[in-house]
Amino acid sequence: MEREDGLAQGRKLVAGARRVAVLTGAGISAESGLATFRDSGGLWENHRVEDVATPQAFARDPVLVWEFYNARRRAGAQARPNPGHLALAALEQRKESVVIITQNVDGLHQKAGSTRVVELHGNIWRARCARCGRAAADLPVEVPFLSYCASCPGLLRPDIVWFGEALAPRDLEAAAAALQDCGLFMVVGTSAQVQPAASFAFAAVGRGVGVIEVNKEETPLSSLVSVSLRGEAGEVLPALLFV
Ligand code: BV8
Ligand code: ZN
Repeated sequence: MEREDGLAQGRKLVAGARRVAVLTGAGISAESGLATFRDSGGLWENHRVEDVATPQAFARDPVLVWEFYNARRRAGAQARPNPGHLALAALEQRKESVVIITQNVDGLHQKAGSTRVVELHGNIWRARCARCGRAAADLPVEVPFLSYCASCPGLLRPDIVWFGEALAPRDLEAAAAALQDCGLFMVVGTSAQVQPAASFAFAAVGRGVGVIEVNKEETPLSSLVSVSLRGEAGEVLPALLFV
């Protein structure tokens, strides 16, 4: 579909919706300078992310896992919301509700001003005790190796959902409610490979509600959605939402 036609069709869907749900992935933070999962080929320092972002990796080598997260916390500390995050935050002024369901752990949607954000995979700025679950607050950007819980001998771990770990029921429920309630579902910057996050986008297609995808490249969703816009989120979202 021609870009202009796609934008025109997308703008119509946006204009006609009162309640919007948006699934975002690493692609929306790429223009804030944060590497996506795929662009780095799913690698970090020659480790496959799936081999580092797991409870087994943390049990085996907690220092390696904290090196991985400290590297991302260092990068995240420099990152600012980009026009894509800001356009989604500004949309709240014009809609009854905008719920962001994000796979990202960088906190940039909240920094941009979005007030309803479901963090399906946790948040890189939070840590918790691996043993008793107690949250650890005010940690430095680089968490010292090895930090321990204030209440028990447990090690602190990033408050992140790792591969093989279940997502929090309350987040799954919030995402499902937003999916059921919305009149428009948008999918931005995700390769739609990670489950169960991607399932919300496929369920939106199944629900028959309008679905707009914004992505730099084709994904398994592209042929199924109402409108698939190819391009960078920081450029397409403002054109889609505010022109
Ligand atoms: C669970 C925290 C069960 C970590 C993350 C085989 C088949 C299907 C599923 C599985 C399978 N084997 C295992 C599974 C399940 C597994 C899974 O989905 N694996 C995948 C790899 C196949 N899922 C799980 O393990 C989940 N848990 O299933 O538990 C269970 C149930 C009950 C009890 C016990 C257990 C947990 C998944 C959560 C993993 N944690 N994040 C961290 O971030 O450190 S997921 C991780 O991947 C990140 O969140 C990241 O967001 C995500 C990658 O996905 P994307 O966000 O889509 O990023 P990606 O780079 O892939 O794509 C970016 C896209 O943007 C690209 O298309 C690119 O073209 C585009 N783009 C780039 N720049 C831009 C852009 N678009 C627009 N503008 C730009 N500028
Ligand atoms: Zn503890």
